[in-house]
Amino acid sequence: MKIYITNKSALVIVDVQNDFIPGGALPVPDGDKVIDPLNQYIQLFRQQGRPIFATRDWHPPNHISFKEYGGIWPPHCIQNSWGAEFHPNLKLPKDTIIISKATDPNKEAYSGFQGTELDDILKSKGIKRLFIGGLATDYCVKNTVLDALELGYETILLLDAIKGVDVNKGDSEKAIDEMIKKGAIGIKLDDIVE
Ligand code: VGL
Ligand code: ZN
Repeated sequence: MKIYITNKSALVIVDVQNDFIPGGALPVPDGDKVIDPLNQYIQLFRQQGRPIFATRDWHPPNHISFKEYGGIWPPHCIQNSWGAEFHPNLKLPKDTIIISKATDPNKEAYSGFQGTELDDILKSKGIKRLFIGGLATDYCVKNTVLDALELGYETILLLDAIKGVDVNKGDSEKAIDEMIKKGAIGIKLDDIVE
């Protein structure tokens, strides 16, 4: 599969935050493995002058997704905490557009589009094609990709730059199958034509 970074393309990096990396509060197994490939994608998008977005889970301390408030997760990615910071090895350019999500204490929001300006900003820039990677395959990556498809973006899933939580064995594989079935195009770094 050969794919171009067109002049209507953007890179969307989902939730590469300390809490989702081993050592954090809600570690994704092998979550750190997405960092090197994402840095390579960042490099390619910078070379082509294309915009880079980074979403972040940005919860208030009483968020509904936390066990204590009825959810299924340990507290994680609390606004302004170390765990909510982007991982220090991720080389985000200074002009990265940061999208904060799941900030409403009473609403779970796994998708980077839900309750954010992401779609508006992309549209204002004339973006039609999204390259999406990050964490976690079976939650925020999946929901962001499915929303992108529904919103009509050509949606490219970066298979070598995603890792899942797998609360149930096989969740990530199922999530990938669903994203592809619904129209996402799965690629790896080698597929990008420079
Ligand atoms: C996520 C679980 C809870 C994610 C966020 O970024 O995939 N997963 N909150
Ligand atoms: Zn969360």
